Amino acid sequence: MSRGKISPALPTARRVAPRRAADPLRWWSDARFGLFIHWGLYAIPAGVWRGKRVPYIGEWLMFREKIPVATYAKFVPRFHPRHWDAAAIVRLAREAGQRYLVITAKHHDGFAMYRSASNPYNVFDATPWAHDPLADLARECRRQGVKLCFYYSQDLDWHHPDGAWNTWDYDPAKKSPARYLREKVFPQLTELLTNYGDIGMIWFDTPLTISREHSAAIRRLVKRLQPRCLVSGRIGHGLGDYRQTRDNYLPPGRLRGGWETCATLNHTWGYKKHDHEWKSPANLITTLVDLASKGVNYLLNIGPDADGRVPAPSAGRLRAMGAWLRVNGEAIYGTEPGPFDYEHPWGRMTVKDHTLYLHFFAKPPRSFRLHGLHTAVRSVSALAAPGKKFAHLQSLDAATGVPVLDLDFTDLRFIAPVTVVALHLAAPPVVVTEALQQPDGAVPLIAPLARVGTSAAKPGLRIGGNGLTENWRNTDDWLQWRFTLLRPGTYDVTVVTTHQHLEPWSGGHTLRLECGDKILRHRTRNDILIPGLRSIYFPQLATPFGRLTFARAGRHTLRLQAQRLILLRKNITHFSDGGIQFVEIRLTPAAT
Ligand code: FHN
Repeated sequence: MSRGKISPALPTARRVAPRRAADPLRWWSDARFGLFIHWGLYAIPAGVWRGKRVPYIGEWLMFREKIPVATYAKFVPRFHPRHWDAAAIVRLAREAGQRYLVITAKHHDGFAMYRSASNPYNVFDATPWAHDPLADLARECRRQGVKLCFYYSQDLDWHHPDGAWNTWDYDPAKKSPARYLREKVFPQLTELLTNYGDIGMIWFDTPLTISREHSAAIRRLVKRLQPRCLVSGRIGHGLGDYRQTRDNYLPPGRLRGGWETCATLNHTWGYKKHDHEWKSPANLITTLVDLASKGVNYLLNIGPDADGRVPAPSAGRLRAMGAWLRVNGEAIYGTEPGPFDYEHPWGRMTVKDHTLYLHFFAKPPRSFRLHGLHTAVRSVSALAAPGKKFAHLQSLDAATGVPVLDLDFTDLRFIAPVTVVALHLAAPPVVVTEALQQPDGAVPLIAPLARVGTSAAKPGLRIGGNGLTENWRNTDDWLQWRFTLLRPGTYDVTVVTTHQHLEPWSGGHTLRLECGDKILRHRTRNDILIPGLRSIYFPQLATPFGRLTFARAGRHTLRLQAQRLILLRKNITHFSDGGIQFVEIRLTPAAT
């Protein structure tokens, strides 16, 4: 094995922070995988209103159809779920390998799915069922060892006259958010945090109109009643204990701090009888790995029907994930994100102590190579067959000093959809932190690896917590990368941007890319989609930018700047600032 000194010019770092036992987030980040349950009155119409299929997610039916409170309340006497079985649902979570469970105690329709002494619009007092399903779940979660958490819609409430966003029954000018909090939110949160034992988290949602003062008051109440209860990121105003991505969002690279992505198995959260577009087990397992590799928890949803039954396709998919986790769970639970900021083309990485897990999404080549890992490898084995060891060799690339690891996978059996190989290291991994050319020739220049230049008045361009650019609304702003190329040559340049599938495309901006003495300019496009995990909800849009030729190996610099921005008012939404949503620049070897 040839080992030498890494080139001093290459920035390297140990990327795994020591874990603190006293960290209140620890149980949650160790869990990595949770079960979300959206269950309420909306399961009765199941996405159909007056004989018509209503588009969008099922639990929004009341809002979409502007159904008056008195009309919607007619579902209440029909709610009598004969097949509700809390023990079976918690068992399903356990079989799936999910370690926490979040159920909708009250969603935006305002109907409480538990016995609420402070408000009669609840499942125990108002329905013929006269039952408290949250009490069942609390008992079963305790018995089966799953953390119980409650979802609570603290801002949107279409039933209470002062709750946000029902403007068809109530005059917005007369609404008092303070009265809504006093009459409904505070008493109900007090009940939820008093009557069901220890609660892992209150999962607040959709802070669209709430003030900072009110978010802070809600947080204080939770912490006063149960100091160890976590507060989700969507409490508003950055006051959560951790951060949440948008629904179904998969970040392009590793994130910093505690994050969670909640996601659907089909498209809806609340049960819809016509939504049969299910994600495949392979997609779901790969997504779990993808998120864990970026330090993100996966909260995956089921929407029981009005009888309390979990749709069979949901249960089957969750069990398939559990089967994979029973073999590979050590590479997910209690892990840290992979040490590199960017994705690798062959799969993902996670870390636990001195073990670096390589998660392969396809069978790797017999001679597999990894760039940038400086730490010595002691041995290599696959989780599915730990007795067998694979040969390895570490060296330094002669031209650049980049550490190179070669693995011999001649005898590796690939088990779809993801096969995990454990690299047992001499110490926690230390890696080259800058962008590196990969063995397949590609160079990943993602937003979080860039240096940001902004001369705009604040807030200017920055890299958002979710790994994308934010506030790129000024042509003086730029991103710049240093990267190491191992092979000189000619490369195709592609700029990748994204947007949320339900929103207007805020694109057509002209970008200018400068590398050495070469300048490339193009308008961003939305007609070339890159396939992949993110493509369902956050299409990755490719804009070909032409070619760059590099005469030498080593470190290079590339700068991307906006030259003309299309900033339309209609593109600014609750979720988008209308600027460039930049993901990455890809350099790939040009076909000769
Ligand atoms: O509006 C809700 C929606 O109904 C659902 O509860 C999701 C789950 O994350 N949260 C909101 C939209 O982001």
